Amino acid sequence: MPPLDLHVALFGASGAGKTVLLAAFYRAQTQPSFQQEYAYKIQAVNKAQGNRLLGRFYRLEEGQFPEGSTRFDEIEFDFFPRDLAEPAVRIHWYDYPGRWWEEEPVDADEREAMREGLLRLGMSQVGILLADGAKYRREGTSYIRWLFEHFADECDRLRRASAAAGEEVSFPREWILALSKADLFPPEYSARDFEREVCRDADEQLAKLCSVLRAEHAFGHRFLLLSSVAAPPDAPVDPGTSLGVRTLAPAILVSTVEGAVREAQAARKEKSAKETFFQGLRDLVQFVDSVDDFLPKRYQIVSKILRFVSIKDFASARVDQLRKAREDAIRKGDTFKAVLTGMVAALRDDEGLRAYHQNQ
Ligand SMILES: Nc1nc2c(ncn2[C@@H]2O[C@H](COP(=O)(O)OP(=O)(O)O)[C@@H](O)[C@H]2O)c(=O)[nH]1
Ligand SMILES: [Mg+2]
Repeated sequence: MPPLDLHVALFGASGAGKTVLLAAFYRAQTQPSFQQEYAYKIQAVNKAQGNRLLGRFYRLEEGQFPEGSTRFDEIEFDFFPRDLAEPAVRIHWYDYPGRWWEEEPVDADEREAMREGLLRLGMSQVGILLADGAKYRREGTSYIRWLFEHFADECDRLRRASAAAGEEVSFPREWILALSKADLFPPEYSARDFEREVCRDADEQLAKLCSVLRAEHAFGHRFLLLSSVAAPPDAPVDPGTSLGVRTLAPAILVSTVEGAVREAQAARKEKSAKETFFQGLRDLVQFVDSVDDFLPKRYQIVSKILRFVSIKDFASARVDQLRKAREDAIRKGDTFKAVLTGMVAALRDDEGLRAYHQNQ
């Protein structure tokens, strides 16, 4: 069976930390110690791209941060279970240059790149908005408010410009708000603290952003702290220390399932307003054979995911139980179950609990 395709759109102004993040994401999950602990590993589908990311990381180890880039970048990673040969999950990353959000295309080539990039957006199950942790640390609430307003305005502008050109932009329905450079915050600062501050101080701006993205229930509920490297203001960079980089793929997986549940709930007219996510998930599992008929195309992989991970695992299983299920699956050669339960477990370990928080 081919791997499950997850498509992720990454947004962040230039300098927010996208390029460093992809290098750290790749490097961290290719380490033997990672494989030992998480029982899965990552490979770049395109080996040359993988080498480029590693090169970038090695330069970081020598204290050299990457040059800024304004290109749209697309990169694919496969996730393999330890000791097994087939990948279970393929993540397609779309790295949107901050500049697209700020300026008109400079020429016809860029206009075309932008058009194609925006088509990918319609395939993406999950969007990640990267807030610049250094700016947030310096400027506080006013930065977050600015970020939401600015992003909302620019999404609106892109949507109208595309509509005028006869194409409809469809934004992801599920979003994760990620705070980069989390190493600049105190060691006890967690995604839960970030969530509290955002909801307390920028609720109006969040509501506006949700309405522009037409994702009323999906933006502002998932928060992630990310630190690709530790780069304290007056000490050398430490590329060996990261936070949340290993939580990212599991958060994307779970968000995709949540998106499908929400789509399915919206499609069923008799759904009561109070129906919970887990009731929705249970229903979806019951109808797993017909899921592909009523879910939009970008969520159809969820019927496959639900064949391999039980509701119990999504909802309540403890990390030790998940790890046991994962190891059983590896022994039985069950590629999908191994990687999927491994990812769910990663959200519940110490790093996952600090770095990721979902408030509803
Ligand atoms: N403290 C800290 N600084 C970072 C981190 N990641 C990136 N930076 C800084 O932010 C700058 C911009 O990062 P980059 O990934 O190029 O941003 P992009 O424009 O969004 O791709 C880098 O040159 C670093 O100085 C991080 O995890 N921690
Ligand atoms: Mg960049």
